[in-house]
Amino acid sequence: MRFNTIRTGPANGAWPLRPRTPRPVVAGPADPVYNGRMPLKPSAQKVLDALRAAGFENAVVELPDSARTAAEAAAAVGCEVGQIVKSLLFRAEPSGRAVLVAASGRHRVDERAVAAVVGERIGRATPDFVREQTGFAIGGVPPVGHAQPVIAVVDEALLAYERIWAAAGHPHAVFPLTPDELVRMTGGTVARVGLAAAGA
Ligand code: 5CA
Repeated sequence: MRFNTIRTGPANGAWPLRPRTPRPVVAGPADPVYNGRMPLKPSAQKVLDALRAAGFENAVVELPDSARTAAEAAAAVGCEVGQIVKSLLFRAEPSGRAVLVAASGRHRVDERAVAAVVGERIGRATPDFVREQTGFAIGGVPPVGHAQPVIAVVDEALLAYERIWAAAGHPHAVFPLTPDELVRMTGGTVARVGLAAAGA
């Protein structure tokens, strides 16, 4: 892993102190080294706050490299692309409800399978709809902490991994979690909604 800055908590008096030698450590729950050292970007802090408010202790990690796409995120944290959670927004029709599909990075979403779970037709969200419903911009949409309640569907392929990584509000911010935590924090329905992505 190539983290040169790991920021896992709110600003405190210690800022801008940072570990002198970046260590290849994935900050975990209540990590004694990295928690509280550096201020997170506001959008990542919003995700950290949402996690804490929901009772989750996951760390939020800010990466030096962009993790705007699943491939970039996998390269940045040093995991398989399938371990990256893509948080994709759809719009159910005719209700207009927002549907979040938490898909494995190795999959594209089978929209018919999602429609069957939701019980309505679904269409891809526009960037404006994504921003309005989640409060985040494409590339950093997290699976939690949204502006509006969303219906969630979790790609069952994610359950095969011990640890997965999701976006944390910003293209440079991610957080590690278990599949079980993803299901609990989204209240999502686990379903087979993935099709092999081109090249995956
Ligand atoms: N930070 C990374 C890894 S966690 C991330 O957010 N990946 S993602 O897959 O969840 O978000 C990028 C996704 O946004 C793309 O896969 C694509 O499905 C969607 N997207 C990109 N551009 C648009 C667009 N113009 N309109 C709607 N959706 C888009």
